[in-house]
Amino acid sequence: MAADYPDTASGAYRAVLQVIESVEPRIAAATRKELADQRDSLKLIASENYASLAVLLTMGSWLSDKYAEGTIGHRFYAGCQNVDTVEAVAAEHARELFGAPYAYVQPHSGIDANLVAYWAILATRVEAPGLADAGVKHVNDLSEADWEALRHKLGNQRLLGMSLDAGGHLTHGFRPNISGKMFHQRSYGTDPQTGLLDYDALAAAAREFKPLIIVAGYSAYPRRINFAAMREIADDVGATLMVDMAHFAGLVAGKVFTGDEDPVPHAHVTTTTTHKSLRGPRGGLILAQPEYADAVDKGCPMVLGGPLAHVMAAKAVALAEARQPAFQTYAKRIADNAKALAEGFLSRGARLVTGGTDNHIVLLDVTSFGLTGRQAESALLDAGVVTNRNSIPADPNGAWYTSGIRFGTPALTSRGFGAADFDRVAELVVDVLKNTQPAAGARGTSKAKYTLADGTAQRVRDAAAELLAANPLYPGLTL
Ligand code: DSN
Repeated sequence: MAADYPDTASGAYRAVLQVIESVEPRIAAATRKELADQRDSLKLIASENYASLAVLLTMGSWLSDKYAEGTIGHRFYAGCQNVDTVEAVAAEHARELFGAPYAYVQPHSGIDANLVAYWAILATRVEAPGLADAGVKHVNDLSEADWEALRHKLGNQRLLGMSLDAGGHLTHGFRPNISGKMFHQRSYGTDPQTGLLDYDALAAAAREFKPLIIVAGYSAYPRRINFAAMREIADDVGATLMVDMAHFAGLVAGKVFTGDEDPVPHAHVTTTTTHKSLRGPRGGLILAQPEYADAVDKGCPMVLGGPLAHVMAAKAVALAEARQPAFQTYAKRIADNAKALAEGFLSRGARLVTGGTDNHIVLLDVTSFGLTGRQAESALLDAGVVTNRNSIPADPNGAWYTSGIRFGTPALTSRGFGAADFDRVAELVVDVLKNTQPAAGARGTSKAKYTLADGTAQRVRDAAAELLAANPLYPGLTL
């Protein structure tokens, strides 16, 4: 982790908490408690991390007070010169870090980033139907009456994304999400035998479906993707390749994913969050090839509200950190640690989706322990192990109870955990799951209830406490 200035930060946080306490003590108490809880638990949620104190402190400023809708140098409010600087610095770091010709750092979240990207692709690619005579060329130029025609027309655009149970994200065309409503959607999955992405099947689906957009990227797929192959498939059918690298942006930034595994040179548009493996503040950003830049730049006010200048400032700080050589070491350790965790599970007889990992995610099939994901997630939490339940391909327990537990290594790697620590984590997880029994519910077998054998939670908490003490969170930070 980058230098964290613990003495200065301790003083700053003491002052901050004192101020908050004088106004609303319950918020000060919850803030203190959250630090204690995060320090005391094994955080294995694949999408979470611990930002540096520099990133966290950057968010607590009066930059938050400024409205700045629009783009750099072209705002709908006066007095945006400092926000312009902040946004320009953050975008410069993003372009340099990822080698992208264009970066847009305003999205407030990954979902916002994806919505901006979808709209930008429509605005760039779709000519307004039958409106050329009226001088209307693109969707951004439509009148109210034209919108009516467009809504009809938009229904005819097609999106091909990874299915949720194969590891895709709900914004990749999941029916209840707006991405599944703006577009005719179809999903691609993984090979039922290996659990791996089947590029030939995907190419065949693309040829048959002829999508406007192919979305690559995932929230729960424990393997790397060949983005050069993805681009070939997209080019073959004239589709725009959009990559959502929210989960693995840190592995791209840290040069673990290079060449065909680096999405940025291959995708037309790349979206990401900034708070997962990238270890920045909560937010999103978009990288794009030049032909999409103008449309992406209209993200605010087309899709987004006013940019959060304090968060863009923190993105700039996090991106500057990610450009340091130490971040490459960190990113490599994320992947090495995931392998150690996977090996730890496999050597103890657990079943993993795809049989292992080569990114930061390990997806454990808990049916091998006779449990649902919901039961396993709750039992692990009782023992201080924080994870999330997750669907597995063709999940017999559906999207609510699920059959999987998703593990991720970015957060504990930030604390300093190494391969031996992750092997011990696997041992502790298996200890909990082996000592968890599904319980009968009122109407037969419950998919939520369970019993944990006496003594298990405390035994695992004690062992975890030793690992956590050896790898402290924000060492030197005292409140
Ligand atoms: N919530 C994120 C995750 O956990 O992967 C995706 O949006």
